[in-house]
Amino acid sequence: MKIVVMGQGYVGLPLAMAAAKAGHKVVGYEPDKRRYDLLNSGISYVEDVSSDRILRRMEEGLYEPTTDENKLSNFDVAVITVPTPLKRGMPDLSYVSTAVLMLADKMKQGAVVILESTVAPGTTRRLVAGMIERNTGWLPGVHFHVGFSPERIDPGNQDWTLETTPKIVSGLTPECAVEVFGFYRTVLSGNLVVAGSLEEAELAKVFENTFRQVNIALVNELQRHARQLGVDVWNTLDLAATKPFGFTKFTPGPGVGGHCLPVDPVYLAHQTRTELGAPFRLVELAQEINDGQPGYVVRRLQDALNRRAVALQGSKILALGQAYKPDTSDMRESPAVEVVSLMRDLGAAVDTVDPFIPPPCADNEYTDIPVVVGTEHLRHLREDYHAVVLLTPHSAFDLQAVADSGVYVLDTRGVMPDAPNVERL
Ligand code: SAJ
Repeated sequence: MKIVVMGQGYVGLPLAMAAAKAGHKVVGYEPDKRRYDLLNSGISYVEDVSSDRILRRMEEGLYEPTTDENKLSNFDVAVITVPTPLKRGMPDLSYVSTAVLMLADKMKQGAVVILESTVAPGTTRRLVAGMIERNTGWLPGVHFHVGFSPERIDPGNQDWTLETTPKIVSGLTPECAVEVFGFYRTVLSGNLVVAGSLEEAELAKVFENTFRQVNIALVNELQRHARQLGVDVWNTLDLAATKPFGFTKFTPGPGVGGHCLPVDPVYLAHQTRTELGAPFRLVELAQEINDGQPGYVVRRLQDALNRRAVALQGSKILALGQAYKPDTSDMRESPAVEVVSLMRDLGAAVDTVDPFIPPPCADNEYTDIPVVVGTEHLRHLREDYHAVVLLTPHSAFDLQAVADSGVYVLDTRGVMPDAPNVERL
């Protein structure tokens, strides 16, 4: 079939590759000129897609990146994989509506439009089906089909990939669900789970990440109280994690970054407030606790320096890691970045090292040549810095060498080797 994938990011590009591999003719719409130029010369900027895969599919005539919306006409299936970020703390659906309008203008009767971006329940019905109906006069479920299938891409995860992760699929009507299921069946080998409605699928996805956000806030608050009680929270969590059922381990940290966790729960909390006039209290509280972590980390560092009669003002600090999670170059909403800027606001001289992000830290570019932090460089840490704060434990960091240097280390991830100069959050 002719497939259109709207947005060629970490969700859209892998899906486009999988659809092309299944033998469909795929048009990957990418409005960002820089990204389009890379794709057009067969260069991947997505960690899970190799450049030669793009080249091969293009040579087979099964994949064509484009910025030209005229290339979108007469598709059989279109999948929308555009961002649904926050703008001033509120859901921003402008990328979705732009994509829907573009498709409505080009689609033929019988076409299937599937949204994969994370949205609050009811959005697909209102924004995708409703907007196409208004622009074409066609009846959703009759003249065209609408579906929702949440993305579960975890960049860099080798165990759970697009092919192996179970995928929820849903349709506006049973006939739509059949069409959506039929499409993914030709593309994915993993198991497909048919939801009873668009809204159940939308809510399931938002809840998956809300579950994480709330549990991370729980251990972040636990950590603060455990420390005051003089109990090691890291050992406590290891003990609790020996329970083989009914427990999922989360660990404290410098905050919650990424494009999922800080965002998805806000879609839910915003909806209950605006549509029901009721706050989703656990989500709002979790947000508040997690957002407070960077400031907490800086206060812990100030206490540590104070014990050494060193003011943060004028001190020399080394921050290890700026990405929001290990072994990726992604800095979106990264708490590590916030910790550094808070320390700089207080007058500390902070050097940052991140093997995935060449200085000055490029904004979310993936560089496939990580610069390993040389062990000899780490040996002089004690002379060069008053403290080191470990924010993102990239595997390239030689943490033993950092501990052996004798410099004071605040380990916000509980991953450093034990040493008298190492303190865990
Ligand atoms: N974090 C903690 N403590 C934890 C777990 C995470 O502080 O116990 C922090 C991380 O440092 C990071 C943020 O939370 O800053 C998010 O971490 P994450 O492990 O949730 O990773 P993400 O943001 O890449 O989440 C993605 C999500 N995938 C999708 O939305 C498709 C999430 O649903 C996955 O469960 C998660 O990957 C995963 O398991 O890796």
